[in-house]
Parts: sequence; C-alpha cells; structure tokens
Amino acid sequence: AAAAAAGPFSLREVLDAFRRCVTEQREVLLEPYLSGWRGLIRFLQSLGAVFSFISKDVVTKVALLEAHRQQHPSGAFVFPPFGVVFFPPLTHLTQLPFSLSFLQSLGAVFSFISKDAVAKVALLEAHRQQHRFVSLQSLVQHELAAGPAALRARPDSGCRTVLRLHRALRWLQLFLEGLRSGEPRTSVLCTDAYNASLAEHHPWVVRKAATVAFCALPSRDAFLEIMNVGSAEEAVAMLGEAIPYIGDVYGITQELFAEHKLLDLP
Ligand code: 1PZ
Repeated sequence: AAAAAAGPFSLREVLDAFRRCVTEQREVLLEPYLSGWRGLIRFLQSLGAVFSFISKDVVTKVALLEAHRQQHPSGAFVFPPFGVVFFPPLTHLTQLPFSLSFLQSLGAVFSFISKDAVAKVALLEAHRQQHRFVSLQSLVQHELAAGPAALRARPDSGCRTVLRLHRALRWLQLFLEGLRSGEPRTSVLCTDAYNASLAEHHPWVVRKAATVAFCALPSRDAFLEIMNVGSAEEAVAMLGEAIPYIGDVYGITQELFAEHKLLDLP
C-alpha cells in the first residue's frame, strides 16, 4: 500500500483495491476499502492541482499586466507576444481579478471536497485500528451493540462516516459508467450522477457550489488520460473492469445498511 501511494495516480490502484474488497462470504474488507478511497482522493487532488496551476498562472499574468499598466500611465500598454499597442485595455484589467477569484473559488470547492473525504477516511482508519475491525460487517455489529439510539446520537461513528462515503461511491459508479458510455460532456455526466446520488443528502448551498464546480471539469479525454492506464481505449477497458467491483461493494453495503435501518443516520 505504501508503494502504491508513490508516483502519479493510476486507476489501476483503485481497481486493485476494490477487487480485493469483497470476500467469498460477501464481507467488505475495511483495509482495501480505505485503500481504494485513498486512491480516489489522490485523483481528486490531482484535479485540484490543475485548478491551482491555472490560478497561479493567471496570478503571474495579472501581475505582469499590472506592471505594464503602471509603466504606461496613459492607459496604453504593449501586449508582449504581439508587440501591438492596445488602447484602453483598462476595463479588461479591472475584470481580471474577478475571473481570478472565480478560478480560485473553484479550486477551493475541490479542496473542500477532498478535505472532507480525507477527514472521513482518517476517522474510519482510526476506528479500524483501535478495534482491529477486519470488515465493514464487524464495524456495524460492534457499533450497533450499544443500541440504535446511541449510534444515532454519535457524530463520529464509523457507520455514519461509511454511509457518507457509501453515497459518494454511488456517485462514482454512475459517473464512471457515464465516462465509459462515451458521453463527451463530463459536466453533464457529473451533474446527472450527482443528482441521482449525493444531491438529495446535501443542503442547497453545497448543491449549488458543486454544480458550479462541475462546469469546470476537464474533458472526457483529459479524464481518461489522468487515469494513467495508457490509451483512451485501455482506460475505457479498465473502467469496464473496475465498475462491477465498485458496484459489488456498493450493493453489499447498501443491503447491510438497509437490513440494520442505518441508511438515514444523521
Ligand atoms: C471528479 C469530480 C469530483 C466531484 C466529486 C463529486 C462529489 C461532490 C460532492 C460535494 C461534497 C461537498 C463537500 C462535503 C460535504 C459534506 O457535508 C458531506 C456530508 O458529510 P457530513 O457533513 O454529514 O459529515 N460529505 C459527503 O457527502 C462526502 C463527500 C465525499 C466526496 C468524495 C468525492 C469522491 C471523488 C472521487 C474522485 C473521482
């Protein structure tokens, strides 16, 4: 697992983790489950890095233009690549910082999402180590032993935390299915997947922020490339392999939580 964390993200590590997750007795093993999530978080962070790269680039350009503007107080300045003198470009200059803060807030939404996922994975990892839970089933059984009311009252229970990740896993399954289907508009895929899964559990502000951020997602081709498994065809083939494993983990968890009436843990 330590070796898998080095180097760039690859979809293969997520596939391998979710493949190892389900035992013959249909138990969900926590260690590979959390490894799979760590892989997904690294993927999310590489998306976040794209945004901070773009906004750093824009910061540099704004600073450069500002320097030019101050050298030419008349309002005219030389646009370096073309050597063309632009007259009054000041309206553009004053607008730039706004589009910049828009970009930065998109970056902030993505880092907010990954921070939440990081915190949830860390909390579950702590529960797993403290009680030496091997499977999701043993965690649920242990926490239910104190009674359903006590479990509902705990904001840091393993069950409610798994439930959050479980809902996000459904989003992932739908989103990856969409990518595989060939629909090129990732923002549409992501929004549809979100509306069919996580959205009903999120307050209005989060839904709006998420929907705006989805519009800035990279293209389908870029996604297939960030997955780092070779050509677009190879990436699509690996998606076809990974999706059933993710679906299996989702299905077993859903059944387990439904059986114990845990699907609405606050
Ligand atoms: C590829 C683009 C990534 C889009 C990610 C799609 C999910 C958007 C979710 C927006 C979540 C907003 C941030 C966190 C909100 C939390 O309030 C909720 C509820 O937890 P609580 O407050 O009750 O403790 N957290 C969640 O719903 C878990 C969200 C995990 C998101 C994981 C994303 C997985 C990314 C995989 C990358 C391919």
